[in-house]
Amino acid sequence: MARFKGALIGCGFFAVNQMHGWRDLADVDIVAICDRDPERLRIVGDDFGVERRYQSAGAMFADGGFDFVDIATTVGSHRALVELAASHSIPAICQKPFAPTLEDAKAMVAAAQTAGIPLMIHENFRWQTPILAVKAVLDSGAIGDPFWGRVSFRSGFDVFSGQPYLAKGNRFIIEDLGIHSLDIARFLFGDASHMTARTRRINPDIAGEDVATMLLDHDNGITSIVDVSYATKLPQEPFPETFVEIDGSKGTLRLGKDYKLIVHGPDGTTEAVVAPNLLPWASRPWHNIQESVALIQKHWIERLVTGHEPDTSGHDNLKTFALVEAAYLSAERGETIALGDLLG
Ligand code: NAD
Ligand code: 89V
Repeated sequence: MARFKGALIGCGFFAVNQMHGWRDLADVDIVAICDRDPERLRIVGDDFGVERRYQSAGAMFADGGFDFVDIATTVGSHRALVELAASHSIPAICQKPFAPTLEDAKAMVAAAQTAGIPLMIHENFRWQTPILAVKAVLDSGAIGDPFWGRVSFRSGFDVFSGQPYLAKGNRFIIEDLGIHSLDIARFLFGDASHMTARTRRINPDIAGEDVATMLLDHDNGITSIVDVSYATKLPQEPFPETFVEIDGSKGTLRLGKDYKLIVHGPDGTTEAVVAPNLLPWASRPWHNIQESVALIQKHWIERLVTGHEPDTSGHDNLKTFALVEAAYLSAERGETIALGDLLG
């Protein structure tokens, strides 16, 4: 019998990956699902053999019988659902973006803390195999102390056909995609103190910005650039690859197209392909993201067992989310934003 019973709210486009990830974990059984859309509920319930199906999260929590909840809805419902989980003392995972505003995100962290439950944000990009490979090189000291970095995601991929809501919000690429890239920058280079950003909207058919260039001052003296674009038409579409460049005191690291990692240091130059695994249920080009879903869910269960805080806990992710807020503020005002002013 599975050691952990879970429930999932939001049976949409991305939740299918999460359901596959849970099915692969021997210790986990998803015993209940919820979606206000009966058709999405039917499809996911039938595909994954889940009997208990709810159109109301309140009714699902009232019936109980699960050890954690995985919230896979879009951002507008995140705060209410995390607070609902906290009111039932049920540990919760919440998809990114954390919340509509930083104030909402802080309230969610406070609710989880008061209830004494773990809260993890499903910030999976730092769990991608190529990003973990970059981190391992940094930690090995092979390029010495990093002083400059770049995290870059530039694509012309049509994300709107799978996720039509992305075309409608006043905020687009920083809130949806840049949030991952900013979290990778924190993961590799540490927390940041200041943010300077510029944004553009190139695609006339969407409401929000689809290009952003961000400059981060990190607490340890590293300067990084995080640049994201969905308006970049390349001869070979790299979606959804993140490219990374790092200069260190002893050498350099470059993660480029097709997951090619080049490390140059005092001992010479090495080239390796750090490609993600293609899980049996995954499909290209999404397999990089899909594998990271499985890895972050495994991490959640490991931390439930040990009782230690997940790496992308609500508390940790406030610092990534504050970078998102700071980037929008900086672009709007044309000023550099101090993160301390937002986080308090
Ligand atoms: P979606 O619109 O396809 O699915 C969301 C589902 O949630 C819908 O079926 C909707 O009916 C349901 N829902 C919304 N509010 C609800 C509520 N209060 N109670 C019950 N059901 C509710 O959206 P999606 O593309 O699957 O995105 C969901 C979330 O996942 C978003 O926050 C998005 O940013 C995130 N996402 C993350 C990644 C990643 O790599 N981490 C990738 C894609 C999407
Ligand atoms: O990861 C995400 O949140 C997705 C995508 C990679 C398509 O931007 O929305």
